[in-house]
Amino acid sequence: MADKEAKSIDQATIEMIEKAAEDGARVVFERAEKMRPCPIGAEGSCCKICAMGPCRVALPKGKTETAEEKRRRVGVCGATPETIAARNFLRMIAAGTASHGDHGRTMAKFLLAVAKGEAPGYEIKDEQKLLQLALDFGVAIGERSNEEIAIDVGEIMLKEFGKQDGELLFLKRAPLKRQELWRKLGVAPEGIDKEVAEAMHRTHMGTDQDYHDLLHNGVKVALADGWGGSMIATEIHDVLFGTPSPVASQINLGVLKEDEVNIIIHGHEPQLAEMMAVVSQDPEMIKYAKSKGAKGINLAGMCCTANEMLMRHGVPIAGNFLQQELAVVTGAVEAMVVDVQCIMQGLVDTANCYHTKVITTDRRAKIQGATHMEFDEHNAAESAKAIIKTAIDNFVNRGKNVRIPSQKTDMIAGFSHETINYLLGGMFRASYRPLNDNIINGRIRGVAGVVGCNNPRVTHDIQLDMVKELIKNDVLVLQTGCMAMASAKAGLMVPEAAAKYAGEGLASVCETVGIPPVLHMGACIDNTRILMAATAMVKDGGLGDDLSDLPVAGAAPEWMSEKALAIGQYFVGSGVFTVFGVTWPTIGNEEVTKLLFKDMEGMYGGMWAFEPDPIKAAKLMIEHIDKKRKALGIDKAGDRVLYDMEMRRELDAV
Ligand code: XCC
Repeated sequence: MADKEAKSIDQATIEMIEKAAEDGARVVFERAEKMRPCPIGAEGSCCKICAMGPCRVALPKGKTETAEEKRRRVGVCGATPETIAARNFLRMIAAGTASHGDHGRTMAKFLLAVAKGEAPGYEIKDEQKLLQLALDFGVAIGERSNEEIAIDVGEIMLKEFGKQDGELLFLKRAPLKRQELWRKLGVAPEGIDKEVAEAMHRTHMGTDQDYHDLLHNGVKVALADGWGGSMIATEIHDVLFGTPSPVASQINLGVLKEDEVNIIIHGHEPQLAEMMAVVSQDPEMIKYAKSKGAKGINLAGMCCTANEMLMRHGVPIAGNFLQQELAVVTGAVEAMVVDVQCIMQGLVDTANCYHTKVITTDRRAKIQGATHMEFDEHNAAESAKAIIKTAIDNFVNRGKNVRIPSQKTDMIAGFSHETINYLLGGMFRASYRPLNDNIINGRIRGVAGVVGCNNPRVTHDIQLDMVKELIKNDVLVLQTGCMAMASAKAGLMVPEAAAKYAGEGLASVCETVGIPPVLHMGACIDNTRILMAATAMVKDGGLGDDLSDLPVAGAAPEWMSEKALAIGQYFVGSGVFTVFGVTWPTIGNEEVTKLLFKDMEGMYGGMWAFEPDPIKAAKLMIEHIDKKRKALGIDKAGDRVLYDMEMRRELDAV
């Protein structure tokens, strides 16, 4: 087990933290030590939504209060600690949903541009997926071209953002029972942007002041992410760039190359990165790099752009969220090319100690001190070339202070929902049946999604303990985002890991199918692939008739972003037990926390939990999985007796 006081369990990370200190470069690990979290804000007890405050309504630790004291522990407007905690929570979910939604909207517009021939260099790569979407939306196929169909599909998707009436179309993908529950509870979302705007309105001073109502609205907004904005983004990525299938690559800072121009692509929306992958292999560009003394151009990814490029092209990953500045500290990165989300402003300060150019490329995300080279999708190849050329020109400025850690690990990624379906059932019988059967017969105990970020408030990559505990107990683990990278770095994403780390039952299934015990399903928006996989399990039968019946659980053990909270809430609202680590944003308020951790189960079949110890959190997940197995009557699968007709008759006679 990892040393809980350590900054990271990853050697490459530790080595670069030390180098940063030697070089006088500041990185996130050092800043986290200096900046202690505000205890009142951390527990959700600070309200700063109007200028009568900010009001702090925390109950000091260990202090009890009388009913009268509690009545007086309110904000200037009279807002109770419950309203304040719930409002803060809802605003975080709304921000996360807005981020994924804005990404999805950008993709819908991009699909339209490609289909109309306004974005040369891009094309529709997955016709099957496009046609499936057309069927989902009732778009005519007939003799029409892919482009004509894509225009209709793109317009329908774009409308999902501003729709004022009617449910989001992808809700129909969920099991029927779940859809009915959402309608009954009044949380079936309508327009994605409308839900975000309404949440901001509800949380404005003097509006919604009932914490139950605020938290239910949190579910509604989050569902507009999972079954809306994120799902749209994933689907369009697949249509335009291809649905991922298994691909081999490598991960960690050791993928950087001493003798090549190193360019890191970092952020979330993959359209520029896709073009950079093409242009970086252009003989003209390679020749130019050689003219500057480099042997070639090495493209590597960071954060979710890394996951996108890995899943479809096998582009190596330099590291996860907390390693972004450390890549610069190697002294070997010519350009850090960023777009939106999870880009630390501190990158620019770190880069000032080396020769690295931080290049912002998106109109929505500029950073003071960075070089802004806006990406123009209508002229994508030229944009990508200009950026790569800037990086190549910077190669000559690389100093002598270069140290690339040796660590890099082999991995297999590319497990989309469709790929799992195919791997399990074969091309002609693609199905989740074998997975369901192996869950029913007990070889696989259940399925866990372990997703989310890194957070310097806990040991970097410590979630590995959770993943190892789960697979040791025969739980198949699905991963996305920065958590997937932690497991990949530790060698869990190769088929051989099954024999080494998994329990006997899970290992036997992995060996038969030829998959690792931990499957990389993509970027954070691709958590929707996990929703689809879980839905397919329900539809295949034998494991209940709703997502909340499945022996599954979710976790984000090192979360930090508002997006992670939106993701967690849409899993809970879809019926999944979800455990978060690090810290919990309503922990200062008993009532609000009880509603999220306990009462939600009675309403949604899923609920939250907070457990910072990854092994204890894994045990909670396994307990929940066992509870669901018991409810399904498959808890003693090994001893199950299959009754023949005669035995049944005998039973009836008793
Ligand atoms: Fe979190 Fe999403 Fe960012 Fe990584 S990149 S830090 S949100 S896990 Ni998606």
